[in-house]
Amino acid sequence: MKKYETESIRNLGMFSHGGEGKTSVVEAALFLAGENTRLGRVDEGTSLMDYEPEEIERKASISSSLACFEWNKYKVNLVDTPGDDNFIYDAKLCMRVVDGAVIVVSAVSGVRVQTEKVWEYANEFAVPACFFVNKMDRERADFGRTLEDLQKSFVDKSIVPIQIPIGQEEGFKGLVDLIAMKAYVYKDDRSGGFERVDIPAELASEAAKYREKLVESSVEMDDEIMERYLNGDEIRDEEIEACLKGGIWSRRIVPLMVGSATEMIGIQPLFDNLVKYFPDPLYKGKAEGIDPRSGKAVDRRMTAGEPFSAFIFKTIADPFAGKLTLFKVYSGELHPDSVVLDVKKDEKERIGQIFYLIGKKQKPAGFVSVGDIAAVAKLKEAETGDTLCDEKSPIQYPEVVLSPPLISFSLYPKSKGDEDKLNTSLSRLIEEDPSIRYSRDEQTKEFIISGMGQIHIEVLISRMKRKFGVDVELREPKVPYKETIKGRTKVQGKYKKQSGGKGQYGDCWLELEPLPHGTGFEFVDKIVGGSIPRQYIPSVEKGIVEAMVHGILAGYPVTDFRATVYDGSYHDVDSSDMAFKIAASMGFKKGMEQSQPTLLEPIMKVEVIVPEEFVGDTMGDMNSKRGKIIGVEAKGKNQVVKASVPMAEMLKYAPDLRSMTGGRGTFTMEFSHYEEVPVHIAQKVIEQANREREAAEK
Ligand SMILES: Nc1nc2c(ncn2[C@@H]2O[C@H](COP(=O)(O)OP(=O)(O)O)[C@@H](O)[C@H]2O)c(=O)[nH]1
Ligand SMILES: [Mg+2]
Repeated sequence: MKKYETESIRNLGMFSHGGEGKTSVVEAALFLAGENTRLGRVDEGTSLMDYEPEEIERKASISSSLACFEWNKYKVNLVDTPGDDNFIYDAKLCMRVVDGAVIVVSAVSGVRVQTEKVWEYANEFAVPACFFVNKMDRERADFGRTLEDLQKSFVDKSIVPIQIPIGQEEGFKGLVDLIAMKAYVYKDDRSGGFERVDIPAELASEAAKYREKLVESSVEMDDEIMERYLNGDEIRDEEIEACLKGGIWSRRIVPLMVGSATEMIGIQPLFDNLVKYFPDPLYKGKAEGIDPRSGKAVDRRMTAGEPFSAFIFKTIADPFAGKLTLFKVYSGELHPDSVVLDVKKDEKERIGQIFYLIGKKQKPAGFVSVGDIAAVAKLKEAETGDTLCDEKSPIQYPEVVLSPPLISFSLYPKSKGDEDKLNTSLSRLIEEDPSIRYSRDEQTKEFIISGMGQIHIEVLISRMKRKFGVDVELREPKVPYKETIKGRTKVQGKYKKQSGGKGQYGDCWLELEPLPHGTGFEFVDKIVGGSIPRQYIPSVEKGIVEAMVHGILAGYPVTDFRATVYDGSYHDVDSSDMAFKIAASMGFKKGMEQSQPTLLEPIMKVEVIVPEEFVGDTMGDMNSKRGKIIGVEAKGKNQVVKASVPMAEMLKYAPDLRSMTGGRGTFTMEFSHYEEVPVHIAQKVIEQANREREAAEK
């Protein structure tokens, strides 16, 4: 691809709730830009952006894709992001590196939940934004209602149409450009071709009304022009354009455009305006980071002359080609066959060939300079969120904070070979998807994988099978119950065996008593007068420690008790470590039976963040889940319901909350403490555990 001055690069991204038409808009642009000989379609599996098998199967984006192409002599680096809440973390990572966000909303459905979320991301990273009201051709498309919905939902900025549609639904024919005050009437053949004509008479007064609003909002950006406007002076189109641009760059104005991606209407004007009004990559002048040597905040001037630095916003795992690392250059230049530093890993990485991407298609890039977005293959350690830089001038850019996972599953490899490969393939996939967490539960010995939703995990499993040939089954994670005692008892543990030769003899008296929750296990030695010889005392403790791994109720670990050994007897010849261990373990089991054995369950500290109107339902639901409400407090526009809830009731909370709040609620959850399981529930858990154990022993 030819070289472009940084001023001619535009880093843009498509963002919004799933299904609004983001990918279709990118496909239309690629077709018009001549990068695709036919129009790629999501529904037909021919999209260049949604190329992954999991995307083709679901007819939806699940992972961000990059497309670079030339538009009006500009180089556009366009990222298409997923809008499904399972994958919205990826949109957040992409928002970090773009200089313009195209928020696509359908004229049928209006503002949906993830669109609200990407608006927050744009604010968080201070990215200039615009709206594209898509699907104007669809039945029930309504421009006026959509505009109203947007203006009501996003009150912090001025949303200003710079186009209005000509007709809607089946009658949608094109648009009026409110800056040039011209109509673009499209041919009926989905070619993207249009004629630029005078505004049709029936739209004249509406166009004038919107034009007036556009001018009013624009001149507000400049005091001098504003004053002239108020004096009734003529304001030239160039002045309006300059004001509009200033308003977009300073994020006070969010312009709104219209069209239909699949009908190829409005795509050309959309991108013409994007390259014209949106900033070049250097407009912020500097990038803020941390000097890893001093830990102090530092700025890096965004110029080609500064030492190289770049931020990794995406990694694609490929078992054959190796991994692909996508990055944005914040300063300097990156050349093939050079060595750079991964600051976070403190590892040097060798740079091979550098690529531009259109979906999975790679184009050799030669070297890349400040402001550009590109990819390299086969880095060793580098992961999403890392900074690459000149080793002599290290800088670390801030990582993107992703929300914590909401749902967990346990992974069961389908065969032995799968088990061996599980760890390596999972760590490769987690490089690709930093929102996944993976751990091994010490008690249940299960591999636990956590993500944003069931679909998120299912897609990961499907990728694991496709890319690494590892087949696993997903199950609900086991709840790590524990057992304890509520009463105290004194008990004898005696092991005696005499059959020919050397016998076995161990005998100890134990006292078992409960300890407060969370204390664990205590062993006390109160042997006096040598009733058990000193060297056997550790064996007594060991016997209990080994036995308490599986409690007598349902085989769960026993905790929160004290065992005191206070008496016993021995045999000069037959006593041994082994004999005392067995004696203590027998004593412990018998003693546990006598001292009100009780089942404990993990209790989670849960915080649910929901809009006001869902607080009642959320609290009711918590109650039905045996939860205790700790409090409710305001957080911005939302309310936080704090509660402690048994883990067993929270395993499927993510989908429950989603359906209860239409996706508007989120939550965090962490382990808090163990509590006694109510008797009627304990009975079921014990029966179930014993059934499983019997089945496993067969
Ligand atoms: N009628 C109509 N359908 C559209 C338009 N844009 C996209 N679609 C359809 O809407 C669905 C979702 O589109 P897609 O581009 O995958 O949306 P994304 O999830 O935002 O990327 C697909 O079935 C598209 O064919 C449009 O302008 N008009
Ligand atoms: Mg998509």
